[in-house]
Amino acid sequence: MKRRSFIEKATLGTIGIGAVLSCKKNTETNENGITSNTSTSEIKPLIISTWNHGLPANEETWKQLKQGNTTLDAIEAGMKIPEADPKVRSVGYGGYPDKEGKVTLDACIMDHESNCGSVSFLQGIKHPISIAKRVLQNTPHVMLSGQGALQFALSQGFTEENLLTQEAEKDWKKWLRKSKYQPVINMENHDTISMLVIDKDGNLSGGCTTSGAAWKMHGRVGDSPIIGAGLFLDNEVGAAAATGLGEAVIRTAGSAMVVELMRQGKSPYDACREIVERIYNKHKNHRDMKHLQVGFIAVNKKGEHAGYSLRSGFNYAVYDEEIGNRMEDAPFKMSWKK
Ligand code: SD4
Repeated sequence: MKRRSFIEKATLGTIGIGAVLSCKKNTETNENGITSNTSTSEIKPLIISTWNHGLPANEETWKQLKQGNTTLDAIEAGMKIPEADPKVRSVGYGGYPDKEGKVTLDACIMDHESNCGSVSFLQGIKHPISIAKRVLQNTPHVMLSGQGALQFALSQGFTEENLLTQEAEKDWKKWLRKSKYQPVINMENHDTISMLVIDKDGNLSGGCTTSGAAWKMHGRVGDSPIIGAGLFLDNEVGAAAATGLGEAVIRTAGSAMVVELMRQGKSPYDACREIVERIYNKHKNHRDMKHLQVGFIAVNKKGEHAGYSLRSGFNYAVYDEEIGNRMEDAPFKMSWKK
């Protein structure tokens, strides 16, 4: 990418697009003819989600919010769409399996009061986001894992099913022929969905759901179900979420750090960029560097939003009242060739 267009993109990212709280001036005249001006804040809902499958997810979440459903229900409904789509190879049903051919899923959800629910290493349940939501609502805990998460899902009325589609199995068998373990996060495998929402009351919530890195070791858990890594929000400040190689995001407490930088006054763009730079600096001599991709999305309380990634190709879906649902390309540090 030429320097000039990069700067243009970077500037766009800085601006963030679309304020949630805009001031509306009201002029009122009382019975004595005295005119007064008052300002009221208008809250504008906003949804941002990683990658192209963020579009249908945003669409559903927006619809649910408009229907007056709770924000958590709306996030769950939106994220269930890529989870159920067999063509999305990094989320839910149809997601690529681990090196043993097992589809294992991670998800989390968080609300404006810092209530969190999370599941990791969950197998056989098509909608891990729904189980994460129930962990939040129906247990005293934040995270359930593996067999315990499955037991809980069954106790909540969910049913076990085979999530390995024929297509995903075919690709796994092809990979097995080479049989060389290498976690792959690249242009073909980058589909974790992370969603951040500002609702009609100006409150922040978010969620993540993924089948994680393809061909990972059995039992591997990524950043997506870890509050502070794959997702973090503080309703007084802002929200952030990650995509990419979870190990790198966990090592740097990525999403929590993005939120903390926003607390210190950084814009969502500057906060995302600083943490990507930090991840780069910590990994430039690391074995993961060759395949390393990480990206963040962030939104602050004013409704400014941004995305930023280490390498090219990251985009995110944005839904607001003014423009509707669309994709925005995230600025990045470097291209894949480097
Ligand atoms: C993980 N962060 O499990 C996830 C994978 C991902 O885009 O985001 N891919 O490491």
